[in-house]
Amino acid sequence: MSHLRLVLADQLSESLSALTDVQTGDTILMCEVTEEATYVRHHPKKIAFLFAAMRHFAAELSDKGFQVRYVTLNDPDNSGSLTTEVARAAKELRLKQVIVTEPGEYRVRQMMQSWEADLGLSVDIRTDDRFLCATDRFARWASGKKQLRMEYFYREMRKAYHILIEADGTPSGGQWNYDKDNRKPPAKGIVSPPRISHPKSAILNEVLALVGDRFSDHFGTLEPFHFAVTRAQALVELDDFIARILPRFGDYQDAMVKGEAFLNHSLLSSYLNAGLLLPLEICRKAEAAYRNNHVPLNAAEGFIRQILGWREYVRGIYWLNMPAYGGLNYFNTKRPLPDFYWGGKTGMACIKEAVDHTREHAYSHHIQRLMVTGNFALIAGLDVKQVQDWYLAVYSDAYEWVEMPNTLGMALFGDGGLLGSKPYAASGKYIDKMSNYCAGCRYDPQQMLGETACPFNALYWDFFARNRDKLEANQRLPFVYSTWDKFSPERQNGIKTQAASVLDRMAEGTL
Ligand code: FAD
Ligand code: DLZ
Ligand code: SF4
Repeated sequence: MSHLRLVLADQLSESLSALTDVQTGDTILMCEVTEEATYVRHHPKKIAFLFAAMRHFAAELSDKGFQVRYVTLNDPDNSGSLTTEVARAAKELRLKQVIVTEPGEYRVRQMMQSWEADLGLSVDIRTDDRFLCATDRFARWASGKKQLRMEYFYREMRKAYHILIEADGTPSGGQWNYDKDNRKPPAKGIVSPPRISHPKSAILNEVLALVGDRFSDHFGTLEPFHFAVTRAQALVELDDFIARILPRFGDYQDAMVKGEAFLNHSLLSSYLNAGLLLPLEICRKAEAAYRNNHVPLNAAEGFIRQILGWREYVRGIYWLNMPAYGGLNYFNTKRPLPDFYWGGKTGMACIKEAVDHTREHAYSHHIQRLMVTGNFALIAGLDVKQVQDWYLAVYSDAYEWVEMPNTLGMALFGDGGLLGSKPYAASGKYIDKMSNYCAGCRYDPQQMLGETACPFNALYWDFFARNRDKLEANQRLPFVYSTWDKFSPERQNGIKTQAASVLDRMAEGTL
């Protein structure tokens, strides 16, 4: 019997489980649909990257002799959603069986599960074995544990895949984790190494015109466009990163520098998450570079930890806890997302810088996401759902399985500590130490009170004071409340009044 095999925009891998046993008579369906492009208002660069990568992938499959049905966004018969396109293809091709690989969003999985009852199709949802820890394996690891911590999961993964493990079973260099060597403040004059650009194919030019025409009202600039859109191009970026940039990845991983969006980060997440690159091949190449003495251990380990550890861990947390996870809001926050997240005016230089990078590149690096835009959202008490929708829309690497645990869990502590052990709240002093932003800011990171005091400072203390009932027992915050309690009542009241004034100015649009 022939099958319809649906491949989603983030499943562009030839080794995909839905494609392993394609038979003559099977049709591979790929579709650009309005519903997926607009359920949050994705950055135009993200849409262009995905559509161009999808079209190239479909062309490569056709060239190899596969039967591909590719529905473009402008196709007059395009019905606009994955469900209606599956129904239309199944009807026109007279196919009754659909094969898919499990998607990266709970919402899409539910959609697929509805096709049996709603469309009368038999649906085979296969494991996504591009990930290194299957969801059931993660559930077994998590089972019975009082607390889940990435570090222990990561050690299991290192052993399971024998990455940076010596012949006697010990971790390379004798330690599992070199994080403490990866937190240097920026040295004076550090800049981002130049990055690769790829020649624009006819397919990409067509997609850029389409996206410019249809999505120019979404936040973000479409051009210049430098993304790889094929596996071959993504591999060039990977090899270039390992050769030129990985050796310096470790040292300034947490640093932020004005005008430098990328520093020594890999920029590989969009390719990895869309399937153009695979996690194991990246980790193996990084390990080989260490073994060949091309990169220091703190760089190789720090980089591998992000992919083998954090990336797999957050996915495990997502699927273990959905659908309840999406509704969690530990601090019950409700404040609307201020306009400056969408490029509105703000005097806060750090926020402006992170939002400018985001607008221009559909990218900002981890510490900007966590300690600038995320930290502000946490301590200002912004609505968890609105913050999540922002992160899902504006980054080219964003899909719910990875965005939600990072935003709701890591940045906003909205899950009350399921993913991480403490909120990543920080005052302006942290940003001042790890960046050169504050020197050019209207606000002063050393001041707590007054019109020119850094807004992060009073919000930081107000966050802990107003959430005392939920955080006081947290063992990882030993000095926060003892320090707060040493402040005089006048100082405490002054900080609370200052925080209220910051929030008023935020609501007025004058912060
Ligand atoms: P590098 O710094 O070079 O790291 C290497 C790789 O490690 C990345 O490509 C990525 O695949 C992986 N990685 C690193 N940190 C994480 C992490 N915390 N979770 C998962 N993978 C990780 N990452 C996404 O891929 N998609 C998202 O939608 C996303 N949303 C985020 C939202 C918030 C609030 C925060 C704090 C982090 C988010 N991250 C997300 C994680 C991280 O910021 C990005 O993976 C990273 O910035 C991508 O840039 P890079 O490829 O240059 O990463
Ligand atoms: C993010 C996205 C966009 C913008 N467009 C499409 C699309 O047109 N067709 C498609 O198959 N998928 C798209 N996606 C990805 C989905 O919204 C969804 O996030 C993932 O497929 C979940 O794994
Ligand atoms: Fe950001 Fe405060 Fe520094 Fe300004 S002073 S850049 S608001 S941390």
